[in-house]
This record gives sequence, C-alpha cells and structure tokens, in this order.
Amino acid sequence: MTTPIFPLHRRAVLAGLGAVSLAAASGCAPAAVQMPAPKSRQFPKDFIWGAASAAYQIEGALDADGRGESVWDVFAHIDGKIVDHSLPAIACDSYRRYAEDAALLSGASLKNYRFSIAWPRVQPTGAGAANEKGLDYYSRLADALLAQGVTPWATLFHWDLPQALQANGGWGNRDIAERFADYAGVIAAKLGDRVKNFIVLNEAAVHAVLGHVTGEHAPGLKDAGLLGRVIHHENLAQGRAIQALRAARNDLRIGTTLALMPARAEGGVAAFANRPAAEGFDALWNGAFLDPLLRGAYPEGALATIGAALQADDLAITKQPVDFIGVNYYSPAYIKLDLSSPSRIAAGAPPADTPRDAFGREIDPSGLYEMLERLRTQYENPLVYITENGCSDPFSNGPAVIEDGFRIDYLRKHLEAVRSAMEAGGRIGGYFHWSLIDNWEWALGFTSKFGLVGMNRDTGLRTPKASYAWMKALAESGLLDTAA
Ligand code: GCO
Repeated sequence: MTTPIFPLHRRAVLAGLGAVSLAAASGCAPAAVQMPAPKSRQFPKDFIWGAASAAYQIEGALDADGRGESVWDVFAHIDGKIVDHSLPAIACDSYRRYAEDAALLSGASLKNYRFSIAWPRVQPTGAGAANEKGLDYYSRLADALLAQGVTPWATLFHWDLPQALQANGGWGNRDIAERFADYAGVIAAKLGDRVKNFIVLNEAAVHAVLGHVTGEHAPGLKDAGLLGRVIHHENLAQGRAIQALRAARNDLRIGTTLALMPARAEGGVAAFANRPAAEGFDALWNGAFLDPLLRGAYPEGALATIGAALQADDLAITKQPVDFIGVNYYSPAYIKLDLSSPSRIAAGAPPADTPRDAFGREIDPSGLYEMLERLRTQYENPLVYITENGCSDPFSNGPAVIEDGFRIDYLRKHLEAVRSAMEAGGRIGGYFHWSLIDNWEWALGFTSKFGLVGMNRDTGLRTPKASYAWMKALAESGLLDTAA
C-alpha cells in the first residue's frame, strides 16, 4: 500500500492559488442549502444511464498509429510526479480491447458511454492534416458501441494536449482557440455521422489550476500569473469549438463538462471572515466557467484575475448556445481566510462529523443538490447530465475491492440528491458513473480505483464488481433502492 502524496488534490488547489488576488471578490456564493429527501425513488423512463472514461487513463498504445506526444507523456516521466511511478503505457489496453468495454457497458444495461478523444492521435502536433489511422480508432470505437446499442458521447479535450502546442505556450497562448476549433472540425467531419453527442471540455477549472498553478498535473507549471490567461483561453477555445462543430453539422448535441464544487466557508468563530474567501474561490472555480458560457460575462470576483486576457468581442464567442451542461461532482470545497497567503484563501476544514471517502474527499451529496439548484435558479435551468460521480477504493497497489458496498452506498446517496433536484424542478437528463473500469488516476497512478469493473494489470482481465450488478438493476428499472 502506497501513501499517496496528493490524496486531497482538489483541496490542494487552494494552496496553489498563490499570487491570485481575491481581495476584491464580491460574488454571491450561495450558503449551503437544505436538501430535502426525495419523495419518489423512481427515475423517469427517458433518464439515461451510462459510464465515463478518459483517453489517457484507459487507452494505452501511446506510440500506436502515429499518435503524437502529449503533455501527460512528458509529465509522467518526471521523477516524483506520479505517486507509484507508473505510466499508462498499457493502462486498460482499451486501444485494443474497446469491443470488450462496449460489451461490458451493454452487459450492465448502461446504454451511454462518455469517452474522450486524444487530440495527439488525431493531430499529432496539434495542427495540420488529420492522422487518419488515429482517427480510425475512434471510428471503430463508435461502431463497436453502436453495435452494442450504446450511444457514444465524445469529450474533445480531457487534458492530453499535444506537447507541440505546449511548446508554443499551450493554453497560455491565445492561438490555442483556433487550433482547438480546427481540431473540433476534423472530429465532426469524421465522426459526426455516428457520434452525435459532444462534450467540448472536461473540467477546465481542474486543468487550469492543477496543470498551471499547483503543478500537480501536466503540464506541471507553477505559475499563478498564468491562471487568468489559461481560464480565458479555455473559454474562448470552447466557444470557437462549439462554433466549428455547429458549422460542420446541424444535428449534433453539444455541451461541456464542469467540475462544480460549492464553496463553503469554514465554520467556527472566524466563519464570517471565511465567507469572502469562499466567495472569491467560487468566482474563479465555478463562475469563471459558467458565466462566460451561459451569460457572456465573467463574475466580478474573477475579473481581477482574468481581465487582462480579455479582448473586445471575446465574450460573444465564449457565450454559445449549448444543448446541455455536464456536471462532475465529487465533493464540496471548504475554504477559509488565510492572511499569510497572497490569495488570502486556503483549504478549510469541513464540520468535524463529515464522512470522507478513501480519496479524502468529503461524502456530501447535498453539495451536488446545491450546484444543481444553482443551475436551475441562477442559469435558467439548463438540461443537465451528471457526467461524472463516483468514489475510489482505499489507495492500494493491490487488487480492486470487488464487494464494493461502500461504492453502492455512495452512489445511492448521490442519486437521491439527483432525484431531489429533479423534484425541485431541475432538468436532469442522465447520470454517467465515473468510471467504467479501474484505470490510471493521473498523479495517483494505479493506486486509486473508481471502476464498476476491476482490472488485472498483468492480464487486462476485467472483473465486474458488486456495484456493476447494482448499476445494472438500477439502469433497467430506474428505481433507486433503499439501503439494505
Ligand atoms: C476528474 C477527471 C477524472 C478523474 C476522476 C476521479 O474529474 O478529475 O475527470 O479523469 O479520474 O474525477 O478523480
């Protein structure tokens, strides 16, 4: 059993916000809301069920068929960055075993699969002509899914930027918006006849902060001064990619996936002083991604960080009509005021009795309810899909926990929150479990396992867990059971 260095990676985010000034924050982070228990445990017939994955975490075959180098290939080779020193050279071997993955989905009656497309397979240097052999993999995957009655949902960017673009400044360089739009157009032209659902970015906030400020993720930069540019260029690139997808075809359903976390002020005697810190965090973590897309503006509290990157008419590009918002939810963020930090914020403590999962994340489904309610009441009730939710086994290099009652319990609680949000009037159309198969968890390597299915790393053999059977029963009946 390895002790991971970064077990609380989402909370560690705060420490790294270093030079970012949040003093002027005046956003309106909502207070924690009371979550009512659901009246009915029956999901509607048209509610969709699925599972999610990301290219770099599952595919392996990093040198196959002309794939270019990504920022994660470079980062994972730096000593000390990956807790177990592993590389995802094979990972789940899904580049070869994708048909098995498709069969596993359909075996659990999960009729929707969220996967990501590796940009360096499609454009090895991030620009120019498409690499047909790399694109063909996603074509085969789409065909295999459709043959199993599984609907493909493709994420265009789940953090594996071509290294050649990074060498040119990566997300810090405004030109990335055009490169990304070009890539999106290539995907639509090749796959759009069969893949109709597109998620443009995955968790842009996580990528901006962990990749560019705290250095825990690729490209491993520790430069708080980059944050505003990276966030804005992500929003700009997203807008340009949506335009490119729509220009290529008029029959696509397009959305994006956000890592939404309610920002909660640490309680106790200093609670009143912690509240502005929580508001400042909220403006950068949630508002700086929701608002430019859905309102064509940045929240007041984010402008000090982002303003310098903003050019005339940019907000007309970031604001695009979307068919849905993808919500990834694991836990809330607790924030406190910290006068010793330039940003004046730091990770706070949750109430003492808050349960935590093996990842160190608070188990708090009310945070999911809170963010869904916020979308309903403050953003005109968009159609929402939960595009990730789940929990890890205890950290270990050993085999997966197959009798994973703890996971079933976690899922049940979060799906109750989804039901409650639907009963409040939220338009929530579906739920994708993270993840289908245990995979390579970024800086935590193989020590963290989120799958409904375990995997033997030597043989690639997949073993469904108890949660797999549980999800199958749920997907078939739509009826959420009560705790045993
Ligand atoms: C994320 C990523 C996933 C992770 C998952 C579990 O949300 O960080 O989208 O790639 O593996 O969230 O931590």
